[in-house]
Amino acid sequence: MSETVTLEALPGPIELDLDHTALIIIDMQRDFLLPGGFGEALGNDVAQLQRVVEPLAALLDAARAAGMLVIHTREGHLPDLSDCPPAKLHRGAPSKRIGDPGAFGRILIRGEYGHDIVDELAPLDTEVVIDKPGKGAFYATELSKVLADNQITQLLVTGVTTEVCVHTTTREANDRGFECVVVSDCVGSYFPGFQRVGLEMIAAQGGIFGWTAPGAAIIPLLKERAPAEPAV
Ligand code: TIU
Repeated sequence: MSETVTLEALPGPIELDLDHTALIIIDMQRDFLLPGGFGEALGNDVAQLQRVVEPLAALLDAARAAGMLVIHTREGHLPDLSDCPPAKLHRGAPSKRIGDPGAFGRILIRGEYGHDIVDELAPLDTEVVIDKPGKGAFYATELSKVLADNQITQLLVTGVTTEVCVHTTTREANDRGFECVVVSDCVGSYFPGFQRVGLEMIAAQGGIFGWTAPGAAIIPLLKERAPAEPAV
């Protein structure tokens, strides 16, 4: 049994086993975050999501330094849209649907510039990138296998948006037996009300499907674990 560290979280402290914890970064894609992109074209305030980039970059740095498994996800579809159910494809305003031309290429299509992750959080070659057709990261992906292969039991969940893909993935993970800490300043919603209530919903009822904690509570625990810088 590996050693655990205590994270102060809501609804109460959680013992984290950092040897069996992964950082998952949900859908920090240009289509959702950049001005002029799909998210903004739908009338959303992308500044609400951009606030997440800086604290998440700090958490990502600390996770990398601690040697933690890092998993990035991207929501999107094959160019022929064969993996996009009609119920999803026909949603939203005409000309702003999945597969339509957008400011950064075809909207939410794999291989397009807008589908990829923002530069500040670009995955390293050694990190896992999961392409997912749904809101949840487990549906129709290899995520379960990646987590099993790496003996992961706990997840630090980050990314966008809080009430959609972060919630769906956290609920999926909770049902599969993972303990999830949703990092409160490293998740974002276009809607401030959804951000607040979305976080409250996770930790309510004694942590009905997870815990919440800010990055500032997690980073020091990761730094304690990181190998010391060699003396010069
Ligand atoms: N990643 C994710 O949350 N996808 C969405 O579609 N989110 C919205 O809030 N629309």
